[in-house]
Amino acid sequence: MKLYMVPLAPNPTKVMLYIAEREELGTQMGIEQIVVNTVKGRHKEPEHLARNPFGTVPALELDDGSYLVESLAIIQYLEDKFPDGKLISGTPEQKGHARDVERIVDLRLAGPMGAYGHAVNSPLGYPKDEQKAAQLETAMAAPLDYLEQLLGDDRPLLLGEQVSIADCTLAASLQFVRYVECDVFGERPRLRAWDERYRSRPAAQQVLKW
Ligand SMILES: N[C@@H](CCC(=O)N[C@@H](CS)C(=O)NCC(=O)O)C(=O)O
Repeated sequence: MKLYMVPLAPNPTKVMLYIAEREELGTQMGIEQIVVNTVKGRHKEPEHLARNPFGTVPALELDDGSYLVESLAIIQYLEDKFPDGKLISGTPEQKGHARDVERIVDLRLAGPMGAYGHAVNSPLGYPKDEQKAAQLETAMAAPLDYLEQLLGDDRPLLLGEQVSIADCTLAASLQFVRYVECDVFGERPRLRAWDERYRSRPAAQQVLKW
């Protein structure tokens, strides 16, 4: 299998963290990772559009030559493909909560975080937009407060002792925020501590470049 990706971009990074966490837990997936140079626009060229007509990364090429182009679907496929030592495991309730928190992070935080980074200090050179940044800060407050509260019982990771896909999704988005030298945590010390703790994990050290 081949994963077409680019470091820094949150959706590929989420999958890369997932693979690295699984490998740390003993599952060698043997997935070759191939960079698509999005800065040079390679993701919009015919070679990549043949893999993914939407021109985005990640894209996972399966052994039968077909592609998966949605990051969460890629993770769920890899859970099915390598069922020993899954990250989404436990009781139906535990699995439900793990999926729920991942969706909250992805759907309520990841988009605003990316847009916030561009409004404040865009690496693509977009103009600064203070009004938009303020609106995004407001939008991010509820999901950030939710996560801060979730960590209120001193759990080390978002779902407890075991790493989850929610940790991977959140860490992937925070890397971009760090790259553009923003801080979205505010007065949320547990979330800030979670970030440091997660980044000290071997999988994170291997994948995160910023
Ligand atoms: N829903 C897709 C979104 C993929 C996506 O938007 N990827 C971004 C990088 S994080 C991308 O390729 N952006 C380039 C573009 O949209 O032109 C997923 O979860 O994989």
